[in-house]
Amino acid sequence: MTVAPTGAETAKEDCPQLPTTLEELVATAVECEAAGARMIHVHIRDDDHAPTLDLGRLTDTVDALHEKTDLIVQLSTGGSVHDPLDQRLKVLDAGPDSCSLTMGTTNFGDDVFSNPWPFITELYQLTQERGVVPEFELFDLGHVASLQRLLGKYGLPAGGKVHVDFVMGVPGGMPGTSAALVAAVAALPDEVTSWSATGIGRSTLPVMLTSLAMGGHLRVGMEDVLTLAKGVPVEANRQLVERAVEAAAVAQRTPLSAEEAWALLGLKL
Ligand code: KMH
Ligand code: ZN
Repeated sequence: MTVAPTGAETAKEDCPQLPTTLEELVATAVECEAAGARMIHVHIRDDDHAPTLDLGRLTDTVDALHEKTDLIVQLSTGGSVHDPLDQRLKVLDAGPDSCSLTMGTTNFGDDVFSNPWPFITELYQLTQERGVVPEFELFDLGHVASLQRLLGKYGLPAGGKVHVDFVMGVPGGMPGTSAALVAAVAALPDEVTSWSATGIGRSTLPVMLTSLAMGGHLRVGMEDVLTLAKGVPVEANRQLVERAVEAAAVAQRTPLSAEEAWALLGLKL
């Protein structure tokens, strides 16, 4: 299970419990690992709690998470919708185990999350050179087709495994429904070795339950949802991990060990 604790979209002033400082992020990571998370998808903030891709801060964050946890550290190369492409490529210089790699441009609410093909191919080749394992983020069915094209042209990722994450229910992307997830999984290229799914906002539970039923992995966290139920705010990312572990137990799915999770991505703990 992956935890995505912060994201780039929610303001600290609207959600003071969002982990935006390094101390808060590390404390969240430790709690979420104890609850069953095995990977952390990281967006960081500056001193004003605004999204940043500052390389020094990213490096410090990777180092701190490695020091305090056995989580696979995945840095976001998506950043915020305002981040320039060249800065998003430089994220790899911070030395993460994994990075997100979104397979196409998508409308993102009122904004545009830009991922032109030349950016995708440059970032992908950089991950191959650096030995960073990409997690392919698929916001739409067309992104699945683009992944097939990418793998056909440039071969397998570092580590030899192909892990994808469906991010569903973004206004502008595929809907967060069981039907959409079934269709997207059916379209995956044969090279894919594992997949997870997350649903934004109110699509969180349908996507989580469908993924569990289909044998998929999960991503949870305050990047994707800020309420446990209508009117009930998430107070800590740990609650979302714990809820997912409980749902998984009902489905007779047990969280992976750290060793299993690292091996799943072709990484060594
Ligand atoms: N913040 C979104 C614009 C990623 O992390 O790679 C992009 C995003 C995806 O969250
Ligand atoms: Zn993200």
